[in-house]
Amino acid sequence: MTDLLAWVDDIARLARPDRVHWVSGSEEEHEELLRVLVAEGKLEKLDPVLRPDSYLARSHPGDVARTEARTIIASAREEDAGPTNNWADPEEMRALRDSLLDGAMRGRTLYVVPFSLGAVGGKDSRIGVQITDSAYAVVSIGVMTRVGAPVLREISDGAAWVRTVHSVGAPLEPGQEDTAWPCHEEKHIIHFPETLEVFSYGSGYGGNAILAKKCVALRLASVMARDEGWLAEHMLLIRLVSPQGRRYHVAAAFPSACGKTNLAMLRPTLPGWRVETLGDDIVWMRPGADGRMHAMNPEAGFFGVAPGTGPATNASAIETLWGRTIFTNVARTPEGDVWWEGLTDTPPERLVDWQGRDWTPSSGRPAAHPNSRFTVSAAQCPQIAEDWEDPDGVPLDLILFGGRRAAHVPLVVEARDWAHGVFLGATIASERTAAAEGTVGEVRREPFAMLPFCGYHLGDYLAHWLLMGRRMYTDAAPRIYQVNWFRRGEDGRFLWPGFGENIRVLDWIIGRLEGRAGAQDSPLGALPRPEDLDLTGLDLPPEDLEELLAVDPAAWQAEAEGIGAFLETFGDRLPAELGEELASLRARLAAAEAPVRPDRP
Ligand code: OXD
Ligand code: MN
Repeated sequence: MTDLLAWVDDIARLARPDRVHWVSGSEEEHEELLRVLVAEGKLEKLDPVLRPDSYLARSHPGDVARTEARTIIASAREEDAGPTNNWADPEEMRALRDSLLDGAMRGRTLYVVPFSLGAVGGKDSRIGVQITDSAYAVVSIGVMTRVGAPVLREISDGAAWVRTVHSVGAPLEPGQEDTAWPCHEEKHIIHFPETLEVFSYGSGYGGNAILAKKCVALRLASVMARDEGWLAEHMLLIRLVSPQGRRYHVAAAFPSACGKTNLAMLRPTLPGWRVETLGDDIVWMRPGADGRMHAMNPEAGFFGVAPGTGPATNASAIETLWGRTIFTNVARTPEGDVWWEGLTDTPPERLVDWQGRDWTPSSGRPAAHPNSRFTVSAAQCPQIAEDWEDPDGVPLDLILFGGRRAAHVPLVVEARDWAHGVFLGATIASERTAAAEGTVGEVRREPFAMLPFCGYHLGDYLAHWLLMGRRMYTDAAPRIYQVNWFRRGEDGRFLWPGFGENIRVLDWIIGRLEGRAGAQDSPLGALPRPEDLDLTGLDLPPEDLEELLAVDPAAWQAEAEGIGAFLETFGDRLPAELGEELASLRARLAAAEAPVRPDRP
């Protein structure tokens, strides 16, 4: 505790805030912070009948997303950050931090936010403290994690904790009027993996400001996990209950814009199946003494992308957002409710857009920012698992890897074993969508969907995954599958209906686990034959199904070239097993003469 007091004192002396506020985590405090944010014009209260206890924030137009180019891993040795991270010298970064923090909080309140990732006191939970000068960040951390006095008690009882400092970089001179979204043009998100510290400057936006999330629960946690023998992953976590009442636990990694939150809240179309949500973004998992992998969601809320979320795509998310939600950069209706593209088929006739300007359907621009968000407690999700906060987590049966691929990648492929599954995770690729930077359709490799979130060398990370496979009993380790909901026909149409219909793929996978589902072999791994999928009631043309399950060896030879070039970037840190997996893929492709098409029933 004396460490904590001394550290807060040091930062306060440097940043010179007007006040220091220790966050207690009480409901009254949360309410009071929201009231002050409204009074200061930083939040707008939504209509209390249409959207009870809910608020809207509009960010500065230059502060709307995580800034990957300004995100730094300041490890002692450059080679430990690896080729996929930005690196800078930690001593230089400490000096930069001190100069940026000098007087940075003048005129503002310095909040001290003790937070717990995982239930407070849980054996696999982790504690951190965030110092911030943003009350918006404080209320958001309060939704996304467990905060306040109980965490402080853990620290005073001697628990280890991680130090994080956040400043929006906008000190107020005496008499200077504040803005609705204070931030600074210059942004730095700096991680010190050896000393487990984060410094974030200049941005008030979620991933840059809620440091518990991407900075601690993924980047720093991945480093702790490497050192302590567990895994910190960018994954959703669900419990799948079969018509026979058997329970299976599934974790799944997908890059952004691939429907992770939708899968986390799946409403199955096949009768008898049920999905219970355990988490939508981050999973910590650890091989247990029973030889199985045990998984838990360290977060307490959802920080989800609003556009594209609607009653047809994710009815549970819509129900979750009934009230008690903080929205950022969505549009507002004249009645005081929210709207975003995809919430309804037809937009309202008039809106106030995410920048506070009048909007009509003929405005020719989106009403909500494409990265607009909702921040809401996971407890509000109508299908949240009853035991979602259980510190013991759940035993994992299945891991899925997926991306958005228009061509070549079949609907589902079964990994032969753990090493092959790690190869599938290492080679996840996704096409860029129009909303993202880069050429539309261009394939970007995103190993384990962790490209921006792994706090150390990705080659070492892949070796760590292989090692974790050796820490489990072979038959007890989660089985690994690759899925692709996004394959398109020549006419550009999606071939697979997706969303709730994805249960049909999960049903086949569970059938494989239970030994009741058939398959055929392919150079990529086992695939269902058309008759192995339960397609009852689905109007899927047989030629579409054939295409969804087809493997073209010539196209895959080219794919293997791309995979090879990508894996080479890890140099001598690439584990030999993954080179062997690639060689064996190439050999199997060479042996397959003609495109492998599923046998017709
Ligand atoms: C997120 C992300 O915000 O992955 O979850 O960017
Ligand atoms: Mn994410």
